[in-house]
Amino acid sequence: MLGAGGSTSSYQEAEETDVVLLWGSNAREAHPIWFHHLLKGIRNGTRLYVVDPRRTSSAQWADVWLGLHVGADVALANTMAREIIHAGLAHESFIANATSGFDAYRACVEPYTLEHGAQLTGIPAEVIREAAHAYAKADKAMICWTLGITEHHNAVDNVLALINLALLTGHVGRYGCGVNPLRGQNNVQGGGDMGALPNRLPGFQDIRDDEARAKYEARWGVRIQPTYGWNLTEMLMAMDREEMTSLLVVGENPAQSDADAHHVEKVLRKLDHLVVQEIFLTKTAQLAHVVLPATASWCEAEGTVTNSERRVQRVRKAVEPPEGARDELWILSELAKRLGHDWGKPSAEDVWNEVRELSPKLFGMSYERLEKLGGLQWPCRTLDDPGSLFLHARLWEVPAQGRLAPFSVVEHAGPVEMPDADYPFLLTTGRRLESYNTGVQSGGYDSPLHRGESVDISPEDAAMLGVQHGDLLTITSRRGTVDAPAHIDRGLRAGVVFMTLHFPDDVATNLLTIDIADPKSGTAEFKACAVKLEPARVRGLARGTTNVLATAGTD
Ligand SMILES: Nc1nc2c(c(=O)[nH]1)N[C@H]1C(S)=C(S)[C@@H](COP(=O)(O)OP(=O)(O)OC[C@H]3O[C@@H](n4cnc5c(=O)[nH]c(N)nc54)[C@H](O)[C@@H]3O)O[C@H]1N2
Ligand SMILES: Nc1nc2c(c(=O)[nH]1)N[C@H]1C(S)=C(S)[C@@H](COP(=O)(O)OP(=O)(O)OC[C@H]3O[C@@H](n4cnc5c(=O)[nH]c(N)nc54)[C@H](O)[C@@H]3O)O[C@H]1N2
Ligand SMILES: [Mo]
Repeated sequence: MLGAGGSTSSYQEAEETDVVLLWGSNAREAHPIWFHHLLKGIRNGTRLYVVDPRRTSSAQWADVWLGLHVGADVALANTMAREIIHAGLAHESFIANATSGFDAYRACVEPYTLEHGAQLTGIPAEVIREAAHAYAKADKAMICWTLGITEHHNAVDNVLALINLALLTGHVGRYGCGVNPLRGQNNVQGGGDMGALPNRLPGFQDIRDDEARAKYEARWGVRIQPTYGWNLTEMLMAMDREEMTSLLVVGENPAQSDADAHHVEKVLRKLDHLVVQEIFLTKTAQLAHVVLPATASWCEAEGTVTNSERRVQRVRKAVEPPEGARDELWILSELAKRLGHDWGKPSAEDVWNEVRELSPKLFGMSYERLEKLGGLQWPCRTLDDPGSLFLHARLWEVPAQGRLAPFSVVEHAGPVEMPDADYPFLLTTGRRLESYNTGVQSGGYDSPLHRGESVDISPEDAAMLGVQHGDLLTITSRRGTVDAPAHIDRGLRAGVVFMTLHFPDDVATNLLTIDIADPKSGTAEFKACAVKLEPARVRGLARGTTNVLATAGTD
């Protein structure tokens, strides 16, 4: 909508803004660095609104927790928008100067009255009204979101609904304002910026852009197809159709991280040739025909990473890799050689310089400057450009420069699989502070830090089912079944249960999840599927679940 794939704000702005809507994000546990900046803001008087079906540890820092139904985010955003318009709080001059499509948007949100919104979201009308007024009236306000928004079948619509709110109130393109997808890992932003996407060249340049493609074709001496490739979910479908028969996986554990794991394993087994480049022998690596185990991990190699505020920073080799381990760049160069391309022996800096030369918005970021200045934020076009603290100031010039920002018409559409008589609970999945993704890197079965897997359940549901804290339950969806001990969580609303992806060897949560994906983003609906709960037939705790009893009542 705005013309750049990245957060518009900087971390320091979270310290100085007036209002933050933290939407579908448990940043205290999953983005602790950014949350640390936010906490400084809270000390300076920032009002925090947390939108999450669970009263998370992030929500405990909030002025207001908006505990909505899973998948009701468009309904909430549209209701807030209607309230802002009717209360005369829309930023009329910004809308006129910098945006397009307002009339259609206004018509779309009109049916979302406070009463209707309260019904769709489960949040009291008065609370929605207060949040809408606080956001619209603030001089500086930002929206930050993560997977509670993006891991849904209508993920893109969710994001558009939030950006609509920022356009409606003029809360973008100024210091302290912005729309910010917090990135999941230290280099998710960098991965996209480097073109590790099916539709982009390095520098986030569109692969269909003839001029951009011509630059790379000339430099690389190859022809680049002007067509979009497959994203992850499309690849899995193509493997299932046996249209895609060979796969190289670098630093990912899809056998355990993708939705509907039974199905993922089935399609990975169909491949003629699966190569996995890893630092551990993961479940995915165990399915591979070839494992390239000699990869040197991040502290053993040179390079750059780009964080959520678009800041490119250098990473350095801090320790020698284990005996025989090889740099990723060396492995890729050797693969290229066997495919008939001699890349020579490029250093990480050589690669970075090529990226800079072909990506105008990164050109100003030489290794020397990155080193001296502690990183730089893109766009950074020349060797004396200080980089960009925030994006889209162009929208405030009169007339606005560049393309106008379009409002989007988006409608509420709840989860694909809603609870019913057979599967009466809604399972949403996510993270806990002390564990990391599929657990490969955090492991932790023998560490007292890890509480292990549990199925978190509200006190009301536990009472209804006669379940005590620590009782082993069998959780079943239409796709699979797992056992996990119950963890009674006062932060959960009746009807919703929560699990993580952290202990898949013992509790493979992704056997339960649904592999319906947003057709626009390709991301699966990890955040919603229907399950039933029963007392487990087998007594005794699974490995990795042993700490749950010790945490009774600590939520
Ligand atoms: N400690 C730790 N930190 C991590 C990770 C980790 O594994 N461990 N993983 C990293 C990665 S890869 C990522 S992508 C990030 C993810 O960071 P987050 O997105 O913050 O993490 P999640 O816990 O997956 O989901 C966030 C919240 O979405 C809420 N949610 C579920 N459904 C809905 C809904 O319909 N609407 C709304 N508004 N909210 C909903 C959940 O209750 C949950 O609290 O964390 C990163 N940081
Ligand atoms: N149910 C459910 N499922 C989810 C999610 C959810 O919220 N709920 N979240 C989804 C999200 S946001 C994400 S990001 C995915 C995460 O899914 P994955 O990325 O598949 O999970 P990780 O455990 O982070 O796996 C990363 C792998 O990279 C390897 N690795 C680490 N460093 C290096 C290196 O330097 N080189 C190489 N070659 N390998 C390395 C590690 O050993 C590890 O095996 O899970 C997704 N799945
Ligand atoms: Mo992620």
